[in-house]
Amino acid sequence: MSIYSHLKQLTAVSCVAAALGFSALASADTWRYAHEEYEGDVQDVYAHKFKEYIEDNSEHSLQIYRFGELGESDDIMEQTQAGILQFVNQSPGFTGSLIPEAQIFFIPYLMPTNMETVIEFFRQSKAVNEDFPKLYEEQGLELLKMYPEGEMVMTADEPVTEPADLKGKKIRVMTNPLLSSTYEAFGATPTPLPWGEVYGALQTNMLQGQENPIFWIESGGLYEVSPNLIFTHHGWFTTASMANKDFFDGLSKDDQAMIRDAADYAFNETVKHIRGLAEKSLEKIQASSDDVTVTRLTDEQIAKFKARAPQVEETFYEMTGESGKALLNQFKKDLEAVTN
Ligand code: 6CS
Repeated sequence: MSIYSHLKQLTAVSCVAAALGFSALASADTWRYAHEEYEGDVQDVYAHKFKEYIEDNSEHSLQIYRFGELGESDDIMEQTQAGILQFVNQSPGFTGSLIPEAQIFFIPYLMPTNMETVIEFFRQSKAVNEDFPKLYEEQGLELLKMYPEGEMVMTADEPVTEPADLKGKKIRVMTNPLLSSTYEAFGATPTPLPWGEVYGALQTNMLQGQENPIFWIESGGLYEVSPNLIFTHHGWFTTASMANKDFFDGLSKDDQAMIRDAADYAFNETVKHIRGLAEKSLEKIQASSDDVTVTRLTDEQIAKFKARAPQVEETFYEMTGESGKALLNQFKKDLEAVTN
């Protein structure tokens, strides 16, 4: 058949499609993607880079919903599992209640402190890139990427230098049991809460502290109500982007590959964004408040917190059994591979 007659046939098909009320671009879908943060925050940067790639490389488009537009983190996860959303970015801090092994990121002092090492770990880790996808799959989710947002920094109503200083302080944690164990081990009274309730609870002194990466302490204005920043170096805020698995499985192989490429692109762009972000955010915080104090724990002070880590690792084993043990072994091997 000549190209001309082929084109004519295609036009005829389009006319029939139009007559039946289908768009000639029937395969151009608008997908919905929700995340947990505000405009310009790390998850928002990732989401917009993901969108940019999809829209530049396919007929599809992406509608992004930020924190609060569709509810809390647990709400957007439920909507994704129900197929109302096609994509969601949810942090292990919340997913830990659904997938206990995701709590691995809350074993204190497991992750290195150097950002480049951490990034390399996320790129290369078998535990992250091969083992976790299987665990997410069991919950009807296609894991696309896990990525770091920034090092965790504690904030409190007064400076803290040792576990004894946390006695009697209610410290807000994300809603996973292992993070509560970490703060219990650190000597505090852990208080799990969804994000939306944190600022108000700190303001009214229902809480005396919390932990988050510096960019979030700045963008969420947490330093206004919890002005003493403590660099404990105990872990990284990690997050994850994923798709509803039935939706993903129903896509063409080309679209699936395009989405994986979009996730790679978004990861690389997000990594560029987080380099230097903590330093810039701290400068902004210090420029806007005279009440802020910064305590950087010495190695000796860190040792006192670190000494509490093994009991949290034990709790992780109790919560996850054989599966958690195998994952943690692999995780440690992967860490060794990038730190040596
Ligand atoms: O602390 C929280 O709940 C929030 N922190 C960050 C950095 N991102 C989203 C999350 O909900």
